[in-house]
Amino acid sequence: MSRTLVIGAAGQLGIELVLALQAQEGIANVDISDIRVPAHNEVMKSRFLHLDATDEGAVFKILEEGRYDAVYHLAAMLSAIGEKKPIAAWDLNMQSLLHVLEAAKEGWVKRIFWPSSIAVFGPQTTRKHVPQNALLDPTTVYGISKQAGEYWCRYYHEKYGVDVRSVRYPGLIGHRSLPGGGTTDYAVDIYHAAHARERYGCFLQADTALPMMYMDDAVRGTLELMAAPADSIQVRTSYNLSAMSFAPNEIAESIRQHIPSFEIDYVPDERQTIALSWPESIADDAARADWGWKPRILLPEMTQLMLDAIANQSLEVQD
Ligand code: AKB
Repeated sequence: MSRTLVIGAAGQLGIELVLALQAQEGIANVDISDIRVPAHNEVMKSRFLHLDATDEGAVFKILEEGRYDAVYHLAAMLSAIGEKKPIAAWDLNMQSLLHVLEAAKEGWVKRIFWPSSIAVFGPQTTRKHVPQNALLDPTTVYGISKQAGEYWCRYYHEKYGVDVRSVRYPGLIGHRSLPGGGTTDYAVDIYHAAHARERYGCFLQADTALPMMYMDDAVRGTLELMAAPADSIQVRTSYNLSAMSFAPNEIAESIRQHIPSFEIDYVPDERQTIALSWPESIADDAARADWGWKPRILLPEMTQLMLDAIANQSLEVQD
């Protein structure tokens, strides 16, 4: 029987990964932890362990007692909010990772998943089809912490044999949970506004294209990476992962195929500068070659899925 812990279970990705892991491993085999209680009834069917992931003693206690086969360490402060609290973002993002890596070095964890991000790239990186070994040039504290984290992961793997695996997620778009504090958050918010028949004020410019991924693809890819044989994982920093790339005017147009009256204004704020520092698209050949990654959902289908799911959720809430 395999035992799993998700750290950061209350976040956008945490909620989705917990649901998938519960289905794959069985609810009783998945423990969840966060500094706040996840606002999701199904997720809360797993055993909840309150955890401040920056607290070394608390992380060690949970991991030494739990002896998990897999730990998904997702706790992090994202790009936009990280710029408002740079030292707190660095502390959370780095300390928590080092605590989990140290616990794995002690032999208390068999396999770790830790997410990196397209935020490791920056203005000096090629803008399109960024290769796996492109120049990393982060401009945000979040990106700097992800770059450093990638090298810590490789260090612990090479030096201590820790089996830690990672992908550089693009913006993630799902309907079960809301993102918080990221630069790509608009691509989730826009669907909720469209469903509510509200005019949407987008914080990025119309033509700022970014790499994006539907949540189901991200979760499936993550589980596939974690299930792959250890010797097939050639990249021990973090894998580029790609699905689609679009700008706000393209997602708005795709929504108009379903809601012709949908209107959008462009009111760029400080997140525009972050978005412009990131690439438009990513090449993920290494992930495809090493562990068979392949995205399934592109923009038109995602729009259909998002609008249908949000409509169903709001019906369930009314019932
Ligand atoms: C963010 O916008 O900060 C995140 C990311 C791309 O890592 N969604």
